[in-house]
Amino acid sequence: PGRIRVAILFGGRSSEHAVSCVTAAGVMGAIDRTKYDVVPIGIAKNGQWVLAGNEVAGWSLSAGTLPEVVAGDKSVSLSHLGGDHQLVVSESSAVPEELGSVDVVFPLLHGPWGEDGTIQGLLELSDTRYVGAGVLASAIGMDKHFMKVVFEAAGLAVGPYVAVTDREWTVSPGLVRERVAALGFPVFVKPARAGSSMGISKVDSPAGLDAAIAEAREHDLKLVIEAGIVGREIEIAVLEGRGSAAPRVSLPGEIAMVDGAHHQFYDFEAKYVQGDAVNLSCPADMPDADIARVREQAARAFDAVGAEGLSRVDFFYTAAGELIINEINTMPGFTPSSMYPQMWAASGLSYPELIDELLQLALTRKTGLR
Ligand code: G1L
Repeated sequence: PGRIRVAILFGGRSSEHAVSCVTAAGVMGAIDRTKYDVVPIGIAKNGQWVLAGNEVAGWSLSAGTLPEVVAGDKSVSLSHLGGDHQLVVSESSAVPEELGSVDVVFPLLHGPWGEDGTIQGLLELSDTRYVGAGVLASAIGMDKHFMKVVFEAAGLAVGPYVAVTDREWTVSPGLVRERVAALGFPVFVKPARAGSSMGISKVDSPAGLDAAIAEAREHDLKLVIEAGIVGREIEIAVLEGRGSAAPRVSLPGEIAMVDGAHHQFYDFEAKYVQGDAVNLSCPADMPDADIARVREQAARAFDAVGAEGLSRVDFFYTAAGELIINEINTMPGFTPSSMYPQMWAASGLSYPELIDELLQLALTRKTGLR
């Protein structure tokens, strides 16, 4: 049997284009080439799909200029030809040039048109296997409002919040301000669906609320406004079980700001630009009973949203020992130094092993209606 063909999809139209490119570089550098044949497919910022080359391997975020997929004269399209999973490279005016079939896709895309279930839907329609969560879990993982609704239904503790739709803010802003004031300050104002930490601000008093709402609405017209929670930030890496086994959970990790970092909270810049502004300690220093509780809750969150493949689950851990779930990320940061791979490394699973495991889960998944 020949090697398994893996298409890696990266770039895309979201604000995390460069992060996605660097993630693709990490995966391409670690994937077992004796087992897998890689077809790198970049999505340019204008939405065009192009075949990428060896330049991807050298991409990093610290090299000064941000990596970017550049649009070209040949487009790649994924089509469902005669029941096979055929990738076709087509030149706009010429006869399409066939690239052959791929066995599985690694969708390294974030935000609208990527993480929200839309790419997954395209892959479902073209009968193509892919790594990670399906349509519904990806969409829930992208929506901070529905995520909380699902967590509450699963008996997980979520912090106090209000969801604000476009209509509510447009028709009755006064009522929205009252509901927010009832949470107490500070609050965090967030677009309900946006990549990374874009458009999020911390508001310390009613005076700053309208500006924060306007800012968040630049990213999504639906918002989630959360009461500030004082607690340690604990994260867990969850990996789907093989066959019918339960999800596997890593040891908990703790995010701690490095002294001198001036970030108010763990924002986009802290995550990606100042790569050293945060520190991960894994396992987090917690009593064994609380480690067991947070791991059980992470697995429960994974199942609650119907996740597949992988997810990172983030909690607040208060001084009283309370665990409050903050969010599930079905497409966590996935460079070799990101939290998710680092937590697995601390739990005994290396980055290349993790990539292999995710591909095997995708290749052996029972298909049909999810
Ligand atoms: F395919 C997986 F494994 F499900 C997957 C997909 C996407 C894992 C991690 C990610 N993450 C990203 O694509 C990103 C955080 C780099 C977004 Cl740009």
